Amino acid sequence: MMVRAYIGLGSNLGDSLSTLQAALNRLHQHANISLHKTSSFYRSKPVGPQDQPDYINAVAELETDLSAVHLLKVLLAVEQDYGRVREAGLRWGPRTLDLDLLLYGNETIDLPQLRVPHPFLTEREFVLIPLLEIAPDLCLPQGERLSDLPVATAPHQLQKL
Ligand code: ROI
Repeated sequence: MMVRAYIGLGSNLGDSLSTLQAALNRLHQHANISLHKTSSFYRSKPVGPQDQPDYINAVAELETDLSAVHLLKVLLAVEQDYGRVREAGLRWGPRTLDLDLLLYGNETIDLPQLRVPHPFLTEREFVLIPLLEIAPDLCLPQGERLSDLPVATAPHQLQKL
């Protein structure tokens, strides 16, 4: 069974644009993943600690027959390949590549290593704005339309590249 999933991509170290493009290529080449749509790339100010470079963010829609947990493992492996070091104690710091599983079909998942929908999905314009670009009618598993969320309707700070 194929499931439609959405992932968020972010980077603020190194050549961020090339890194995001390479990560998308890697996912595209995966035998169990077909990449359907990718948003534009957006530049945004860091949310959280401000003493780090601006981010480049994007969102992608894919179809996969992998389980959510297996898909997460693939995302973590791609992060590793692009030099991401998840440092203990350093939360919300700069990163060469961050891949988040945002939505997986209509599922709600609450595991220690994986929460879907992504807990900050509804609050972060660097996720919501690119997501609405490629899926304007998207709804959360509970039925709420993303385009009705306050962040989606407020003026935003993202710069489309
Ligand atoms: N801020 C922006 N603009 N983009 C991100 O991808 C991002 N990722 C994060 C934190 C540090 C919360 N801030 C971010 O993990």
